[in-house]
Amino acid sequence: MGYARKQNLGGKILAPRLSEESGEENPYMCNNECDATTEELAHPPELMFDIEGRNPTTFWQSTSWKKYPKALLVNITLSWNKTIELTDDIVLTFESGRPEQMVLEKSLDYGRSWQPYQFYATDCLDAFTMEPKTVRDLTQHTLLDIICTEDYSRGYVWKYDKTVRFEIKDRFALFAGPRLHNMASLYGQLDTTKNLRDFFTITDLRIRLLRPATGATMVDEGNLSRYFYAISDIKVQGRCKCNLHANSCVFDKEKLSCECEHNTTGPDCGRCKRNYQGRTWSAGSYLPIPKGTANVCVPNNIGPVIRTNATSLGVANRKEVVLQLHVIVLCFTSAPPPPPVVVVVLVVI
Ligand SMILES: [Ca+2]
Repeated sequence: MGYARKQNLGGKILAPRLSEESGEENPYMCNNECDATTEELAHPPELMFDIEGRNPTTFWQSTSWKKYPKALLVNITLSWNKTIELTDDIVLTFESGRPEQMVLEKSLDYGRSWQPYQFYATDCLDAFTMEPKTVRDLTQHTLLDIICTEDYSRGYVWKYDKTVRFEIKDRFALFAGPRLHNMASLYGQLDTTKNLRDFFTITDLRIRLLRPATGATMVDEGNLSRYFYAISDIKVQGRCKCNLHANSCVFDKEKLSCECEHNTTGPDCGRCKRNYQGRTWSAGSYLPIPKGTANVCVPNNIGPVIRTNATSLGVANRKEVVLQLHVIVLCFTSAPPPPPVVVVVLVVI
């Protein structure tokens, strides 16, 4: 499952599950013998999102690098058709060696435009003309910087670390402390800083695989079928963005949608209902901590007493807000959310 059932904004980091037979190459790894029509030899994209637990793991596998020295470029696009706020690390588990070059990209507008999230390379300078950095180099002031990291690419490692991460929790920790004990500080920052909020918000993700693991300085041109990408699992944990106006998010009519409260409506509860436009819509707020503010939409005909009423409504609803903030971390209460729509494209150049 590519999407978290449980929202876990303040919980512990889930360790990636490593294959138990991690000393061995997966016997189902194709070497020129993949066949989409035979179950045992087919490695479709869905196998990056199935429920794991079997051994050997199931995985998607790309075509091999037969056209070397032309680049082997593959794009994997994940679309939720809903604005999502990330709450934990994005974790890709490779069944092949981890790629020597890749870019993780995000979209906030349903795939119309894309921005890089993080660059990954064995040699950042060579691949992207960027100085190598790690998330540990970031500070509160540079948190929004897009970095190139060599943490997840070095070496041809079948055996041990198969994961590539985008570190959400480490970024949260810059505000909330190393054990995320001061989430109030993070909430406060998220509330007042749109750029920071947007940084953790996505509608789509795109993984651009640019160069497979080779494990050597020279590519073995006589054996190009050994170079490919294979991914067994992609984990993206988040919650629906509902602007703090919903306790839950449901999958209905092939779509994730917020169950809007506070007289709000829209896919993200981003506007007031028709007859509740007595004051301008506002997102709910974590502030003042710990109770927050509901910012309820009020009826049209309240007239000149709007401010008084609005304030008293906010106070009257604080209890609800507390509940909301508590419950929102378990956003999906009804049915488990579906995996994203996945499109894998071999880029022809
Ligand atoms: Ca799998």
